[in-house]
Amino acid sequence: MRIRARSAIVAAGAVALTASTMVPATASDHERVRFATFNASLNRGAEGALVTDLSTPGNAQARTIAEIIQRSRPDVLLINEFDHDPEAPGLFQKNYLSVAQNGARPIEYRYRYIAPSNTGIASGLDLNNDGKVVTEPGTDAYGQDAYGYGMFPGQYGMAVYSRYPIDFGSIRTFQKFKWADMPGALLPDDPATARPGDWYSPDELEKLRLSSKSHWDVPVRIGRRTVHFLVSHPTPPTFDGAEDRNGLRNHDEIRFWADYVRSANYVYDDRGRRGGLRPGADFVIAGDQNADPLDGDSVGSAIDQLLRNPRVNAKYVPTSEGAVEASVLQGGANANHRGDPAADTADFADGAPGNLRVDHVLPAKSLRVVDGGVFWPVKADPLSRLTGVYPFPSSDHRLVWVDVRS
Ligand SMILES: [Ca+2]
Ligand SMILES: [Ca+2]
Ligand SMILES: [Ca+2]
Repeated sequence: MRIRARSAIVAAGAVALTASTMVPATASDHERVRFATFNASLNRGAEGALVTDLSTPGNAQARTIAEIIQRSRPDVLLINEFDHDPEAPGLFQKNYLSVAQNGARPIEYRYRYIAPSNTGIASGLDLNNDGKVVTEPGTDAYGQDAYGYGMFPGQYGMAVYSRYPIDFGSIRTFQKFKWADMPGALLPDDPATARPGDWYSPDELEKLRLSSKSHWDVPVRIGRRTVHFLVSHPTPPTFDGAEDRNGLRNHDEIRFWADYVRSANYVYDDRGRRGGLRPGADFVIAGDQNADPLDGDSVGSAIDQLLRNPRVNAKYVPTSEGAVEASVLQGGANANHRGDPAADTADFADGAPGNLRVDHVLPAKSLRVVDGGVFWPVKADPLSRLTGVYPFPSSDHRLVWVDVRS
């Protein structure tokens, strides 16, 4: 059957995108559905450069990313580090995902979603306390004063692709939720002053947003059920000073979903609607959380807010053999890690922090996990050309997937 095109739905600055000729996936009540997260490094150094790259089918890195997706075949996918542009998701679909890469089967996502990211949006505040308010894009100092780190608006944004219908009208975004509105927020302290919690001034705290990119609740209709795909990309807990403003923000960005799935009533979305997820609702949390349960620079055990959350099914840990092999071959910090290298999802510098488990796909307890994995082939596997070693042909992160049955 063919489905007639629906016109794009535009709401609250977000752009909902649908293609015209693909047949949507349907699901029986107990069908297996594959959810995935992939930090794909589809960010570029200048505004508009990603759209330029995706406007033709010839960009080598985008082709490699597309082949990884085609070989992994997620049904519902978050891509982190995808520069924000309303045109970009459709161009990546048309010129890359819909094109067979090295003999891999094309994959069609009828439903796609992208919305603005706080990265590279000038705050008009001196957020790094270097005495300058930088509002001219294009420099590191600009990125540090932006609502989220980025050289231009939307750099390092994100996009959702789905074979199942997205309930566009019910999407909630939390781009503008203020950090100081989280009860007990871990607001950073300027260690040079006696006053506690004063890295940011009261005026700055009135404006400062929690999310370094955005937090989206994207409801996906699978059979008769709705699964809320809860996506984000918390800031790396590094690139700051003794005040640890990024580490603390990373912790609280993760905490947002931990509270949301427990139906916290303090949260509000960008349309002003209050309250967290309805009790009992199905969800899958996905994203590069920039937090490993045992290694790296997290504040406290930031990711345990999700991994040990009573609503989250975190017992199944996706793994790969390629990560084990890389840990041995690369050595350095990897040799002293406490975490099982099989669960690593990112190939970081081996002096520090080494390879880490930072990309997570975490279903609700109400969903049964039946399989999962990390796309990280061993060197002897011909597909290892897709992941490679630094400088990477695709990304420093690996695609992580989990199959669930309702
Ligand atoms: Ca500054
Ligand atoms: Ca202080
Ligand atoms: Ca490494």
